[in-house]
Amino acid sequence: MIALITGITGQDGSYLAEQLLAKGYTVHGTVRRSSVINTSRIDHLISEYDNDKKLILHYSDLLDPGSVSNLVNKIQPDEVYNLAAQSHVAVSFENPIFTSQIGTLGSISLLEAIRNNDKEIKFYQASSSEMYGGAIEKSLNEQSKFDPKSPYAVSKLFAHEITKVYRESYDIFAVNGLLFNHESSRRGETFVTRKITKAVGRIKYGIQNKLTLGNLEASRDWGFAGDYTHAMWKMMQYKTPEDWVIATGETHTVKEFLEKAFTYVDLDWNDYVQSSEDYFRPNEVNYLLGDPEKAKKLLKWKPEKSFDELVEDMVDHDLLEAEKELTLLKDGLIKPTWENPNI
Ligand code: NAP
Ligand code: F7E
Repeated sequence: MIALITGITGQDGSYLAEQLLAKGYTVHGTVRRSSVINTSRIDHLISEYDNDKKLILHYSDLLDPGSVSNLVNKIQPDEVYNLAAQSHVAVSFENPIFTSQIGTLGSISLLEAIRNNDKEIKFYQASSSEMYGGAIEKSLNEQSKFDPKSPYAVSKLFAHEITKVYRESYDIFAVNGLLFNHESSRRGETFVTRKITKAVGRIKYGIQNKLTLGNLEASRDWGFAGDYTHAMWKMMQYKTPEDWVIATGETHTVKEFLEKAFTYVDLDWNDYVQSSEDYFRPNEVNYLLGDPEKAKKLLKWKPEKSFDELVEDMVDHDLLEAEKELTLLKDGLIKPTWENPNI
């Protein structure tokens, strides 16, 4: 089996690549050209699989439709996983056009390339719980109404709907994974969970002394990223292409996450955390809770890692990172950067 993963350098791309390679797939991934090499999440896979040509990376940007269609034609994949996105909701308010272009141009370029190909190629679109908007405090499933509140969510909604259009119009095996928040030690450092666990590690080692966040009352259904990428693969193996909600069915506030993470290292978050308007979004999604019953029943999928285990794993990882950072600081190999006020 041959898979193409756009966004392989991201959190989900790295877990999905790991899982597909372990199943014997040949995995192709797209990498954006940047001034520094940004493959840190998949470096362990490159060293293990690159020599056998089981993992092959290609320079491609979703904003370049020619590069996308050339790639699909060249690789002739069995499965395409479209994970690439500007995935930060707050940043999407600052870069709305860029965020929208990736969501819209990226998905439709891939779908067009698949439609114009003789081979039957399956397509996965990374849809998001952000599309629901979180106005009502109730559990959300595949039938719930969308009410996007950010440029990010609107661009995801376009990709979601165009995926359905190609499925219905051209009989393409195109699925939407409506994934609720999923986290890990590989999560980007500016998402709230990782921002917290990284700060916990640094505060414990005396490298940082405060943490500034935004809305502490926001509530999210947080799961483990590795469980969710496993669900992506399961959707692609199901007999028909459909839309699937992937969530834990539990929601927690940012405050609860703080409480769990700080208490785990015997600290009181109230001593370190402040809330600033600077981190509030122009339009907030206050509450998200998913209902993954369909995936549980038909895909036989369930989340394996609990909320407590997720928080503890992330804190454990960031304690080790902080310990390494402290050693480098003591040896004078790096300079102290306290808290970055912009993230
Ligand atoms: P992530 O860590 O931010 O990774 C995003 C990936 O997209 C990175 O590999 C990034 O490359 C790539 N990318 C960004 N712009 C691109 C462009 N113009 N052309 C090609 N590649 C580009 O996101 P994630 O958490 O893994 O999420 C994976 C997907 O699921 C995203 O589409 C996200 O919106 C969606 N999603 C995520 C969650 C969640 O909770 N994690 C929930 C629902 C949906 P660089 O490494 O070069 O930046
Ligand atoms: O925010 C609040 C913030 O940025 C979670 C992406 O993967 O999941 C993610 O989007 C909540 C929000 O994730 C800070 O206001 C408080 O209510 O970690 P986040 P997100 O916006 O839910 C969805 C499903 C995706 O699809 C996205 O790609 O936490 N919050 N204080 C903060 N958030 C951040 N980032 N930073 C703060 O200081």
